[in-house]
Amino acid sequence: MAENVSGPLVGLIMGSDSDWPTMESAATALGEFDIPFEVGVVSAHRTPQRMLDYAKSAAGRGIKVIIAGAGGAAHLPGMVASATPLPVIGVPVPLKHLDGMDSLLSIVQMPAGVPVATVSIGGAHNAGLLAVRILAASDPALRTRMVEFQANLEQLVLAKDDALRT
Ligand code: RP5
Repeated sequence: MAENVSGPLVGLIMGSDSDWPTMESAATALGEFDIPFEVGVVSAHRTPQRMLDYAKSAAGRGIKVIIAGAGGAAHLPGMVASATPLPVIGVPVPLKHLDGMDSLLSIVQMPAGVPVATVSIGGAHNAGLLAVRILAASDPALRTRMVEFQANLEQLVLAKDDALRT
């Protein structure tokens, strides 16, 4: 269990509600580890002041990690990272044009000094797991759960290998 259970530890934000089908698996991953999180739509282009308010207030509200997903001209993760000292994980959301390459490149190619940990196109589940690992670095019980998760993952692969061979 994460150390602070009184409020959300992870901020899961996205540029539009249309990003939710992609971002939902981040929520699933956080839920699997009982991490309290909040979800919201925060657009870098359509609600710039809300984005700045969110980024600047997150740490003070007890948030430890921000996961930010956006598609197309995906400036949300980088802009949020510019206005918070918290670790920001960027999720490139694939839209119908360019297969998400535009989202990926606009999130991953950050200027020196403003890091965003970018996962793969559509990689929201891994974003959730990465947030868990960041929290687990200072939470031994959560780290134990991550070790168990990894062991289960290994067993799943070995079981599939067995099934193929029989
Ligand atoms: C981005 O524009 C959002 O993150 C979304 O991926 C994309 C399209 O948004 P909608 O037009 O579907 O609201 O800011």
